[in-house]
Amino acid sequence: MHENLASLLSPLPSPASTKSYSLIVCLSPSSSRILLGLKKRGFGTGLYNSFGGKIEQGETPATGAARELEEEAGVRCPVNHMERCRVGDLHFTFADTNNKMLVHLFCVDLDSAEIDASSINWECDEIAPRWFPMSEVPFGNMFADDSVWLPMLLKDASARFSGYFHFQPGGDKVNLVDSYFLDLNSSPQ
Ligand code: 8OG
Repeated sequence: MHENLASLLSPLPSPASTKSYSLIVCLSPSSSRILLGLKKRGFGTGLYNSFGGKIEQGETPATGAARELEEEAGVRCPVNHMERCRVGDLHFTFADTNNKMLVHLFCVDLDSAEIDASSINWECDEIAPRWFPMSEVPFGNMFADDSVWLPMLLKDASARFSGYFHFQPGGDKVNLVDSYFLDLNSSPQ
């Protein structure tokens, strides 16, 4: 085949797109537990994760986080309180796509008087909430990056950081981090 024709037929690299998400770590310091959700569908099915999802158009990270937390876990957190629970951000890149994910990370204290965790939604069709003792977090059944940053929050919920994780190729079937960097001096944007 003529060289020019071959280059025309070869797929163009797709433009990089960054999607924004929220992720809300839910702790109960009084009982030394963390509330995690077993993903029942979509990206990460079968893994435990904190709660969150895509930030919709017109939402701020905190309004998106408050909405997702209520939808997925039945936990109500006022937006102005959520804003104060900002921990930092996680940046995910992938070896085999140009997609980038920016995850706005929050950490809420479910014992706090400002949060209503009295009606946890145990029957959510997207994610099934479950308590774990902080000493028994199922890291082997979670996204690989959690093993890096979540222990910091379990030890000190006031930790602030940015994390950069580059995942190995294989799409959403592969949950292996190729390389990462944690910036412990950054404060939430
Ligand atoms: O709407 P959807 O369920 O697809 O949103 C994905 C949620 O999962 C969102 O809260 C961000 C979070 N999430 C990823 N990738 C990773 C990851 O590698 N680690 C952690 N802890 N959370 C992730 O999409």
